[in-house]
Amino acid sequence: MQISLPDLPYSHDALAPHISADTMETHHGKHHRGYVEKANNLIRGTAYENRPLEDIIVASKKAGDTAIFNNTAQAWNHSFFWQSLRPGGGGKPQGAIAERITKDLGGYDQFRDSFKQAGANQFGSGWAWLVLDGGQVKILSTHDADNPLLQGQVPLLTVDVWEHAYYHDHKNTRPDFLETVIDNLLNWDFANENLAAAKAG
Ligand code: MN3
Repeated sequence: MQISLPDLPYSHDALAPHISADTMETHHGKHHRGYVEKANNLIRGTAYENRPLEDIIVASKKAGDTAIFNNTAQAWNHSFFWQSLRPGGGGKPQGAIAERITKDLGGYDQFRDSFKQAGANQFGSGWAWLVLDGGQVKILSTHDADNPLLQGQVPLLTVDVWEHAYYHDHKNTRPDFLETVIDNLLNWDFANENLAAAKAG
């Protein structure tokens, strides 16, 4: 099965001014496309070739197939990231995820602060995540291409904190990028869908 580059679920300029069309065109059209193409080239003719993407990610990490892991995980992480954002999103969530944030994290203000800190304090490249871990909603960050699937956690939302995600629009101010994403772009509907799917599964 070919790993595919999904279309963005909105236009390139739909997240501006928080994330510019320029950034989206490069991030999706060059970076994400590059990971997808490299991943397909690397798995072609190997035992990984016809497996589901999530299985390849976990198996290649375990086997120490670093290039395959890096490119397949980055392909998955970016697809998940585009869905974690939406025009007119951000701010306080509604529904089940709001209840879980109150119960497990102490409320929206604590979420906002902890999620921003997780992304800002991730040393070097990586990702900030909201996950479901053993029935608890948690915030964490991962390095480079690592993701919560490796720990058996269920990803609910993510934000890319690699420099290519924010440098063009926000220069070196990663905390400002995180704040603008949290306040204006997070797709809480997607988090609620992931939470409902996890409960059903
Ligand atoms: Mn990226």
